[in-house]
Amino acid sequence: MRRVTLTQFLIEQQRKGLMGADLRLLMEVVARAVKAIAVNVSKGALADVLGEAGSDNVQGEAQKKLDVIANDILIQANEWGGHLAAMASEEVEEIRPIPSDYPRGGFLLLFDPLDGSSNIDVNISVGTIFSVLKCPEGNAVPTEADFMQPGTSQVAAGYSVYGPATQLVLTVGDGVHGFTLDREMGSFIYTHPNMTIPEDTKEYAINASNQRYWEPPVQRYISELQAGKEGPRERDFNMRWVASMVADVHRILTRGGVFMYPMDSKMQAQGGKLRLMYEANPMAMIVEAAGGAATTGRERILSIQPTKLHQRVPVVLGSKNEVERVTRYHNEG
Ligand code: P6P
Repeated sequence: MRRVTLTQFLIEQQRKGLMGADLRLLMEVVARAVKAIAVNVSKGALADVLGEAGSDNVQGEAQKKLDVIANDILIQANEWGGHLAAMASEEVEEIRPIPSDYPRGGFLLLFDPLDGSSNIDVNISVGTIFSVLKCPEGNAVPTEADFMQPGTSQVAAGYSVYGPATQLVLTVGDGVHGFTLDREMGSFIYTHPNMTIPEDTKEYAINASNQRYWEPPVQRYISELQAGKEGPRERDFNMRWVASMVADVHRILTRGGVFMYPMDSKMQAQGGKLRLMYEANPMAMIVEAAGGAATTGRERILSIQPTKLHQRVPVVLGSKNEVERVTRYHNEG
């Protein structure tokens, strides 16, 4: 079968009028940065890239060396190209307007440069998550307020998984498309056209050690799954938890499932565990474009009007019928 590269795929998307040249170029730059991150991640113990960086990020989490490396790669790759007005990263408190010595473009890029980084030192899959918004007109210098757009405003979203293979998954709203890195050629090859999530599933992903902190609707839902065929669901379920959102979501995109990081009483003050702007929103855009659903348990994630760049939300996403059931249980009270 003829191998289609990411470049060719993006040019064809542009020819179909699904994206402009500037967004296509941005996708190419992000893909190149992902390749550079993949090279560093795959070095593991052979290079000085494992372990702690000796600093904390804006979340107060100890940064891994690869968190900092991945963040620097994404910033350096994107600041000179002329397609962005500003960037925002999970690793950095403030937004980063494009320096005045470079041309400014019309997009805002948000990213979690290395999601799941607590798994790096034990060689478990991690990934990069990114979201693209249009920068509102009129501001000479973009501000954080320009980023405060609901997930429905995203023009593109994607993630990479640094696993046995390095894969890139993206959407510009017209379906979800997966690419696998051919390391010999250094090209992403179009291997997973039109990824879709089955509406039903027998697999769920949740950190079950938090069970005592969950709200009643989540307690009910999970206990029904655990009751299996003797319980109200009358069938058995399987559980997976990688503790790397990208890996769990990629499995769900590939074979179905429901991913949950629900509100829990120990996270109430922060609003949840996962970040809205560069984790929940891009993943929700991808999941919905693949025929799945994504809510906080109570409302559609993509409809949330953000108020802070690093705000957190509860997340329930994946196979549509399971997400709707969890959401129904919450709304039944
Ligand atoms: P826990 C990784 O730190 C992350 O942000 C997500 O990638 C992952 O799903 C979650 O946190 C894991 O959380 O509480 O299981 O360590």
